[in-house]
Amino acid sequence: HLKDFTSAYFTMNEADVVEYVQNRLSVFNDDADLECREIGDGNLNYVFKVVDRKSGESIIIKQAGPVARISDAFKVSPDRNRIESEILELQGELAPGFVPKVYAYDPVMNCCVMDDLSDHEIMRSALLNYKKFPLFADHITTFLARTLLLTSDVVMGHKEKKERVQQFTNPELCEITEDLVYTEPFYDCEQNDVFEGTKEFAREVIWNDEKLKLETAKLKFDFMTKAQSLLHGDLHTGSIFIKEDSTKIIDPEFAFYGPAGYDIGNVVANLIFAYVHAHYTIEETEARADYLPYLEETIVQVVELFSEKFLQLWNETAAEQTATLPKFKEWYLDSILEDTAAVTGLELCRRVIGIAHVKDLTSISDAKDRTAAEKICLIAGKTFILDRTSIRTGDDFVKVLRHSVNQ
Ligand code: SR1
Ligand code: MG
Repeated sequence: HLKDFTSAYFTMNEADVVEYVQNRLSVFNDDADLECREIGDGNLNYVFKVVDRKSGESIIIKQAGPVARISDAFKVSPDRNRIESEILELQGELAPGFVPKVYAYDPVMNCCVMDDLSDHEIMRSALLNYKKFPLFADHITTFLARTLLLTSDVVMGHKEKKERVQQFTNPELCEITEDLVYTEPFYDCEQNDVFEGTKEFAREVIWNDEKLKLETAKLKFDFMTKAQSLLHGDLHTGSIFIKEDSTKIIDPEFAFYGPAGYDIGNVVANLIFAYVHAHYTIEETEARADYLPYLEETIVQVVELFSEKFLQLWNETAAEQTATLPKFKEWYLDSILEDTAAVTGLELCRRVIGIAHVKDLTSISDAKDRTAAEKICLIAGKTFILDRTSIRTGDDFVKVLRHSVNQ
Protein backbone atom coordinates (compact mmCIF):
# COMPACT_ATOMS: atom_id res chain seq x y z
CA HIS A 1 0.00 0.00 0.00
CA LEU A 2 1.65 3.15 -1.30
CA LYS A 3 2.44 6.12 0.91
CA ASP A 4 1.19 9.61 0.10
CA PHE A 5 4.08 12.05 -0.06
CA THR A 6 2.05 14.95 -1.47
CA SER A 7 -0.36 16.09 1.22
CA ALA A 8 0.92 15.60 4.75
CA TYR A 9 4.43 15.76 6.19
CA PHE A 10 5.85 12.82 8.12
CA THR A 11 9.44 11.87 8.98
CA MET A 12 10.68 9.18 6.63
CA ASN A 13 12.59 5.99 7.32
CA GLU A 14 14.94 4.32 4.82
CA ALA A 15 12.16 2.31 3.12
CA ASP A 16 9.99 5.43 2.81
CA VAL A 17 12.86 7.26 1.14
CA VAL A 18 13.27 4.53 -1.50
CA GLU A 19 9.53 4.77 -2.21
CA TYR A 20 9.78 8.58 -2.26
CA VAL A 21 12.59 8.50 -4.82
CA GLN A 22 10.69 6.03 -7.02
CA ASN A 23 7.46 8.02 -6.90
CA ARG A 24 8.46 11.65 -6.65
CA LEU A 25 11.83 12.02 -8.39
CA SER A 26 13.20 11.26 -11.82
CA VAL A 27 16.90 11.20 -11.00
CA PHE A 28 17.61 7.50 -11.57
CA ASN A 29 16.97 5.15 -14.54
CA ASP A 30 13.57 3.39 -14.58
CA ASP A 31 15.19 0.00 -13.89
CA ALA A 32 17.29 1.33 -10.96
CA ASP A 33 17.94 -1.03 -8.04
CA LEU A 34 17.83 1.37 -5.09
CA GLU A 35 19.43 1.01 -1.69
CA CYS A 36 19.07 3.62 1.07
CA ARG A 37 21.02 4.24 4.28
CA GLU A 38 20.55 6.97 6.90
CA ILE A 39 24.03 8.44 7.41
CA GLY A 40 23.39 11.68 9.34
CA ASP A 41 25.47 12.31 12.43
CA GLY A 42 24.59 15.97 13.02
CA ASN A 43 22.49 17.40 15.83
CA LEU A 44 19.37 18.25 13.85
CA ASN A 45 18.41 16.34 10.68
CA TYR A 46 18.14 13.01 8.89
CA VAL A 47 20.46 12.44 5.95
CA PHE A 48 19.73 9.56 3.57
CA LYS A 49 22.14 8.30 0.95
CA VAL A 50 20.37 6.58 -1.94
CA VAL A 51 22.43 4.45 -4.34
CA ASP A 52 21.43 2.70 -7.56
CA ARG A 53 23.28 -0.62 -7.26
CA LYS A 54 23.17 -1.05 -11.05
CA SER A 55 24.68 2.25 -12.20
CA GLY A 56 26.52 3.13 -8.99
CA GLU A 57 24.92 6.60 -9.12
CA SER A 58 23.89 8.17 -5.82
CA ILE A 59 22.14 11.18 -4.27
CA ILE A 60 21.55 12.62 -0.82
CA ILE A 61 18.11 13.37 0.60
CA LYS A 62 18.13 15.54 3.68
CA GLN A 63 14.95 15.78 5.73
CA ALA A 64 14.24 18.17 8.60
CA GLY A 65 12.29 16.69 11.50
CA PRO A 66 10.01 18.70 13.81
CA VAL A 67 12.45 18.39 16.72
CA ALA A 68 16.24 18.31 16.84
CA ARG A 69 17.92 14.93 16.72
CA ILE A 70 20.15 15.81 19.68
CA SER A 71 17.14 16.38 21.98
CA ASP A 72 13.32 16.64 21.78
CA ALA A 73 13.65 19.80 23.87
CA PHE A 74 14.54 21.73 20.68
CA LYS A 75 11.38 22.21 18.63
CA VAL A 76 12.61 23.60 15.34
CA SER A 77 10.48 24.42 12.34
CA PRO A 78 11.06 22.12 9.35
CA ASP A 79 11.01 25.37 7.31
CA ARG A 80 14.77 25.37 7.93
CA ASN A 81 14.90 22.99 4.99
CA ARG A 82 13.52 25.75 2.71
CA ILE A 83 16.12 28.16 4.07
CA GLU A 84 18.85 25.60 3.41
CA SER A 85 17.71 24.88 -0.18
CA GLU A 86 17.34 28.56 -1.04
CA ILE A 87 20.64 29.65 0.43
CA LEU A 88 22.52 26.77 -1.23
CA GLU A 89 21.21 27.95 -4.57
CA LEU A 90 22.22 31.54 -3.81
CA GLN A 91 25.67 30.60 -2.48
CA GLY A 92 26.17 28.45 -5.61
CA GLU A 93 25.66 31.61 -7.69
CA LEU A 94 27.80 33.88 -5.49
CA ALA A 95 30.64 31.41 -4.93
CA PRO A 96 30.46 28.79 -7.70
CA GLY A 97 31.91 25.37 -6.90
CA PHE A 98 31.88 25.69 -3.12
CA VAL A 99 28.45 24.22 -2.26
CA PRO A 100 26.60 21.05 -3.26
CA LYS A 101 24.07 21.30 -6.08
CA VAL A 102 20.42 21.08 -4.99
CA TYR A 103 18.25 19.16 -7.47
CA ALA A 104 14.89 19.55 -5.74
CA TYR A 105 13.20 20.96 -2.65
CA ASP A 106 9.94 19.52 -1.38
CA PRO A 107 7.99 21.89 0.91
CA VAL A 108 5.51 19.13 1.93
CA MET A 109 8.04 16.54 3.06
CA ASN A 110 10.53 19.27 4.12
CA CYS A 111 13.38 17.60 2.35
CA CYS A 112 15.85 18.42 -0.37
CA VAL A 113 17.74 16.35 -2.88
CA MET A 114 21.39 17.14 -3.45
CA ASP A 115 24.77 15.98 -4.70
CA ASP A 116 26.33 13.03 -2.93
CA LEU A 117 29.78 14.22 -1.84
CA SER A 118 31.03 10.82 -0.64
CA ASP A 119 34.30 11.31 -2.53
CA HIS A 120 35.00 14.10 0.00
CA GLU A 121 35.33 13.64 3.77
CA ILE A 122 34.07 15.69 6.68
CA MET A 123 36.85 18.14 7.49
CA ARG A 124 36.63 17.63 11.26
CA SER A 125 37.31 13.88 10.89
CA ALA A 126 40.13 14.52 8.42
CA LEU A 127 41.83 16.99 10.79
CA LEU A 128 41.44 14.50 13.65
CA ASN A 129 43.50 12.14 11.47
CA TYR A 130 46.10 14.91 11.04
CA LYS A 131 45.44 15.41 7.33
CA LYS A 132 46.52 18.59 5.56
CA PHE A 133 44.62 20.58 2.95
CA PRO A 134 46.94 23.24 1.49
CA LEU A 135 44.15 24.77 -0.65
CA PHE A 136 41.62 25.07 2.17
CA ALA A 137 42.48 28.63 3.28
CA ASP A 138 42.30 29.88 -0.31
CA HIS A 139 38.97 28.11 -0.92
CA ILE A 140 37.22 29.10 2.30
CA THR A 141 38.31 32.75 2.04
CA THR A 142 36.96 33.03 -1.51
CA PHE A 143 33.67 31.59 -0.24
CA LEU A 144 33.62 33.91 2.80
CA ALA A 145 34.61 37.13 1.02
CA ARG A 146 32.11 36.58 -1.80
CA THR A 147 29.10 35.38 0.24
CA LEU A 148 29.59 37.96 3.00
CA LEU A 149 30.33 41.04 0.90
CA LEU A 150 28.04 40.39 -2.08
CA THR A 151 24.98 39.97 0.19
CA SER A 152 25.64 43.22 2.10
CA ASP A 153 24.39 46.79 1.74
CA VAL A 154 27.81 47.69 0.36
CA VAL A 155 26.97 45.92 -2.90
CA MET A 156 23.24 45.17 -2.98
CA GLY A 157 20.38 47.59 -3.58
CA HIS A 158 19.03 48.33 -0.11
CA LYS A 159 15.43 47.35 -0.92
CA GLU A 160 16.48 44.07 -2.47
CA LYS A 161 18.72 43.42 0.53
CA LYS A 162 15.83 44.01 2.94
CA GLU A 163 13.73 41.50 0.97
CA ARG A 164 16.54 39.00 1.45
CA VAL A 165 16.59 39.73 5.17
CA GLN A 166 12.89 38.76 5.21
CA GLN A 167 13.44 35.67 3.06
CA PHE A 168 16.10 34.43 5.45
CA THR A 169 14.50 35.35 8.76
CA ASN A 170 15.21 32.25 10.80
CA PRO A 171 13.94 32.86 14.37
CA GLU A 172 14.07 29.34 15.79
CA LEU A 173 17.57 28.50 14.64
CA CYS A 174 18.80 31.94 15.68
CA GLU A 175 17.31 31.30 19.12
CA ILE A 176 19.37 28.10 19.40
CA THR A 177 22.53 30.14 18.71
CA GLU A 178 21.46 32.98 21.02
CA ASP A 179 21.03 30.44 23.84
CA LEU A 180 23.77 27.89 23.14
CA VAL A 181 26.54 30.24 21.98
CA TYR A 182 25.83 33.62 23.59
CA THR A 183 24.06 32.88 26.89
CA GLU A 184 24.21 29.44 28.51
CA PRO A 185 28.00 28.89 28.44
CA PHE A 186 28.49 32.04 30.56
CA TYR A 187 26.57 30.93 33.66
CA ASP A 188 25.97 27.66 35.48
CA CYS A 189 22.99 26.73 33.28
CA GLU A 190 21.27 23.39 33.85
CA GLN A 191 21.43 22.53 30.15
CA ASN A 192 25.23 22.89 30.05
CA ASP A 193 27.27 19.71 29.83
CA VAL A 194 30.73 20.27 31.30
CA PHE A 195 33.35 17.53 31.62
CA GLU A 196 33.83 16.73 35.31
CA GLY A 197 37.52 17.71 35.38
CA THR A 198 36.84 21.07 33.72
CA LYS A 199 33.82 22.21 35.75
CA GLU A 200 35.56 24.04 38.61
CA PHE A 201 37.82 25.82 36.13
CA ALA A 202 34.77 26.93 34.12
CA ARG A 203 33.20 28.31 37.30
CA GLU A 204 36.32 30.18 38.35
CA VAL A 205 37.44 31.53 34.97
CA ILE A 206 34.15 31.96 33.07
CA TRP A 207 31.05 31.91 35.30
CA ASN A 208 32.53 34.10 38.06
CA ASP A 209 33.75 36.76 35.65
CA GLU A 210 31.18 39.59 35.54
CA LYS A 211 33.20 41.62 33.04
CA LEU A 212 33.20 38.69 30.59
CA LYS A 213 29.45 38.23 31.07
CA LEU A 214 28.86 41.89 30.19
CA GLU A 215 30.96 41.59 27.02
CA THR A 216 29.04 38.47 25.91
CA ALA A 217 25.77 40.37 26.46
CA LYS A 218 26.99 43.13 24.12
CA LEU A 219 27.98 40.53 21.54
CA LYS A 220 24.62 38.78 21.82
CA PHE A 221 22.87 42.04 20.98
CA ASP A 222 25.17 42.47 17.96
CA PHE A 223 24.23 38.99 16.79
CA MET A 224 20.52 39.76 17.14
CA THR A 225 20.55 43.22 15.58
CA LYS A 226 23.43 43.58 13.09
CA ALA A 227 21.89 42.51 9.77
CA GLN A 228 25.17 42.94 7.92
CA SER A 229 25.60 39.87 5.68
CA LEU A 230 23.79 36.69 4.78
CA LEU A 231 25.60 34.17 6.96
CA HIS A 232 26.02 30.43 6.71
CA GLY A 233 25.37 30.55 10.44
CA ASP A 234 27.07 27.30 11.56
CA LEU A 235 30.39 27.15 9.73
CA HIS A 236 32.30 24.65 11.85
CA THR A 237 34.52 21.93 10.36
CA GLY A 238 31.63 19.43 10.52
CA SER A 239 29.86 21.66 7.95
CA ILE A 240 32.71 21.30 5.46
CA PHE A 241 33.27 18.42 3.05
CA ILE A 242 36.83 18.36 1.78
CA LYS A 243 39.36 16.58 -0.41
CA GLU A 244 42.77 17.62 -1.68
CA ASP A 245 41.54 19.90 -4.47
CA SER A 246 37.95 20.65 -3.44
CA THR A 247 36.11 22.27 -0.53
CA LYS A 248 32.31 22.12 -0.24
CA ILE A 249 30.41 24.02 2.42
CA ILE A 250 27.25 22.20 3.51
CA ASP A 251 24.44 22.49 6.10
CA PRO A 252 23.58 26.23 5.96
CA GLU A 253 20.23 25.80 7.75
CA PHE A 254 21.21 28.41 10.40
CA ALA A 255 21.48 31.04 7.63
CA PHE A 256 20.23 34.55 8.40
CA TYR A 257 21.42 38.18 8.16
CA GLY A 258 23.92 38.75 10.96
CA PRO A 259 27.45 39.99 11.70
CA ALA A 260 29.87 38.79 9.00
CA GLY A 261 32.51 37.86 11.58
CA TYR A 262 30.24 35.08 12.86
CA ASP A 263 31.16 32.76 9.97
CA ILE A 264 34.88 33.60 9.96
CA GLY A 265 35.15 33.19 13.74
CA ASN A 266 33.58 29.75 13.54
CA VAL A 267 36.15 28.64 10.97
CA VAL A 268 39.06 29.94 13.06
CA ALA A 269 37.77 28.44 16.34
CA ASN A 270 37.32 25.03 14.76
CA LEU A 271 40.89 25.10 13.39
CA ILE A 272 41.94 25.83 16.97
CA PHE A 273 40.01 22.77 18.20
CA ALA A 274 41.93 20.66 15.67
CA TYR A 275 45.17 22.24 16.93
CA VAL A 276 44.42 21.52 20.58
CA HIS A 277 43.40 17.95 19.67
CA ALA A 278 46.66 17.40 17.78
CA HIS A 279 48.69 18.97 20.59
CA TYR A 280 47.42 16.31 23.02
CA THR A 281 47.19 13.29 20.73
CA ILE A 282 50.04 13.24 18.18
CA GLU A 283 52.65 10.92 19.58
CA GLU A 284 55.70 11.38 17.39
CA THR A 285 57.60 14.60 17.93
CA GLU A 286 58.27 14.92 14.21
CA ALA A 287 54.60 14.74 13.19
CA ARG A 288 53.74 17.20 15.92
CA ALA A 289 56.46 19.62 14.85
CA ASP A 290 54.99 19.49 11.37
CA TYR A 291 51.24 19.47 11.96
CA LEU A 292 50.88 22.21 14.56
CA PRO A 293 52.72 24.79 12.40
CA TYR A 294 50.55 23.74 9.45
CA LEU A 295 47.40 24.56 11.45
CA GLU A 296 48.90 27.84 12.67
CA GLU A 297 49.75 28.78 9.09
CA THR A 298 46.20 27.89 7.99
CA ILE A 299 44.75 30.19 10.69
CA VAL A 300 47.06 33.02 9.56
CA GLN A 301 46.08 32.48 5.93
CA VAL A 302 42.35 32.41 6.69
CA VAL A 303 42.56 35.83 8.36
CA GLU A 304 45.01 37.40 5.90
CA LEU A 305 43.52 36.04 2.66
CA PHE A 306 40.02 36.94 3.80
CA SER A 307 41.11 40.54 4.46
CA GLU A 308 42.94 40.81 1.11
CA LYS A 309 40.12 39.29 -0.94
CA PHE A 310 37.45 41.29 0.88
CA LEU A 311 39.18 44.63 0.13
CA GLN A 312 39.87 43.65 -3.49
CA LEU A 313 36.26 42.56 -4.04
CA TRP A 314 35.06 45.77 -2.38
CA ASN A 315 37.06 47.80 -4.95
CA GLU A 316 35.43 45.83 -7.76
CA THR A 317 31.83 45.74 -6.53
CA ALA A 318 30.94 48.46 -3.97
CA ALA A 319 27.82 50.26 -5.20
CA GLU A 320 26.74 52.25 -2.14
CA GLN A 321 28.00 55.80 -2.62
CA THR A 322 29.18 56.39 0.95
CA ALA A 323 31.09 53.11 0.93
CA THR A 324 33.62 54.58 -1.47
CA LEU A 325 34.69 57.34 0.96
CA PRO A 326 38.40 57.12 1.85
CA LYS A 327 39.11 54.84 4.87
CA PHE A 328 35.52 53.55 5.05
CA LYS A 329 36.29 50.05 3.82
CA GLU A 330 39.23 49.76 6.25
CA TRP A 331 36.91 50.76 9.13
CA TYR A 332 34.31 48.22 7.96
CA LEU A 333 36.84 45.37 7.66
CA ASP A 334 38.24 46.29 11.05
CA SER A 335 34.84 45.76 12.66
CA ILE A 336 34.44 42.38 10.88
CA LEU A 337 37.82 41.28 12.27
CA GLU A 338 36.83 42.41 15.75
CA ASP A 339 33.64 40.32 15.47
CA THR A 340 35.72 37.44 14.12
CA ALA A 341 37.91 37.50 17.23
CA ALA A 342 34.87 37.68 19.51
CA VAL A 343 33.08 34.77 17.81
CA THR A 344 36.27 32.70 17.83
CA GLY A 345 36.18 33.15 21.59
CA LEU A 346 32.48 32.39 21.97
CA GLU A 347 32.74 29.19 19.93
CA LEU A 348 35.80 28.06 21.92
CA CYS A 349 33.89 28.49 25.20
CA ARG A 350 30.54 27.09 24.13
CA ARG A 351 31.91 23.80 22.74
CA VAL A 352 33.54 23.14 26.13
CA ILE A 353 30.73 24.27 28.41
CA GLY A 354 27.48 24.10 26.44
CA ILE A 355 25.35 21.20 25.30
CA ALA A 356 26.83 20.75 21.79
CA HIS A 357 30.39 19.41 21.89
CA VAL A 358 33.08 18.75 19.30
CA LYS A 359 34.88 15.44 18.77
CA ASP A 360 38.24 17.24 18.76
CA LEU A 361 37.87 17.50 22.55
CA THR A 362 35.56 14.60 23.48
CA SER A 363 37.77 12.08 21.65
CA ILE A 364 40.81 12.89 23.84
CA SER A 365 40.60 9.70 25.87
CA ASP A 366 42.98 10.59 28.70
CA ALA A 367 40.87 12.57 31.21
CA LYS A 368 43.79 14.77 32.34
CA ASP A 369 44.68 15.63 28.76
CA ARG A 370 41.05 16.38 27.91
CA THR A 371 40.78 18.73 30.86
CA ALA A 372 44.06 20.42 29.92
CA ALA A 373 42.85 20.81 26.32
CA GLU A 374 39.52 22.24 27.44
CA LYS A 375 41.22 24.70 29.79
CA ILE A 376 43.31 25.98 26.88
CA CYS A 377 40.11 26.54 24.88
CA LEU A 378 38.53 28.46 27.76
CA ILE A 379 41.58 30.66 28.36
CA ALA A 380 41.92 31.38 24.64
CA GLY A 381 38.15 31.88 24.30
CA LYS A 382 38.04 34.42 27.11
CA THR A 383 41.05 36.29 25.70
CA PHE A 384 39.54 36.48 22.21
CA ILE A 385 36.35 37.97 23.68
CA LEU A 386 37.96 40.46 26.07
CA ASP A 387 40.83 41.54 23.78
CA ARG A 388 38.82 41.60 20.55
CA THR A 389 39.50 45.27 19.83
CA SER A 390 43.23 44.60 19.45
CA ILE A 391 43.14 41.32 17.47
CA ARG A 392 43.34 42.07 13.75
CA THR A 393 46.02 40.05 11.92
CA GLY A 394 46.53 36.32 11.44
CA ASP A 395 49.56 36.56 13.72
CA ASP A 396 47.43 38.18 16.45
CA PHE A 397 45.11 35.14 16.40
CA VAL A 398 48.01 32.68 16.57
CA LYS A 399 49.64 34.64 19.41
CA VAL A 400 46.52 34.22 21.57
CA LEU A 401 46.50 30.50 20.80
CA ARG A 402 50.20 30.01 21.59
CA HIS A 403 49.96 32.08 24.74
CA SER A 404 46.99 30.01 25.96
CA VAL A 405 48.77 26.71 25.25
CA ASN A 406 51.87 27.88 27.16
CA GLN A 407 50.02 29.20 30.22
C1 SR1 B 1 20.40 21.92 19.04
S1 SR1 B 1 21.55 22.11 17.80
C2 SR1 B 1 23.10 22.20 18.54
C3 SR1 B 1 24.17 22.72 17.65
O1 SR1 B 1 24.24 21.91 16.48
C4 SR1 B 1 24.33 22.74 15.34
O2 SR1 B 1 25.24 22.24 14.42
C5 SR1 B 1 24.69 24.12 15.85
O3 SR1 B 1 26.09 24.27 15.99
C6 SR1 B 1 23.98 24.13 17.16
O4 SR1 B 1 24.48 25.11 18.04
MG1 MG C 1 24.71 21.26 10.93
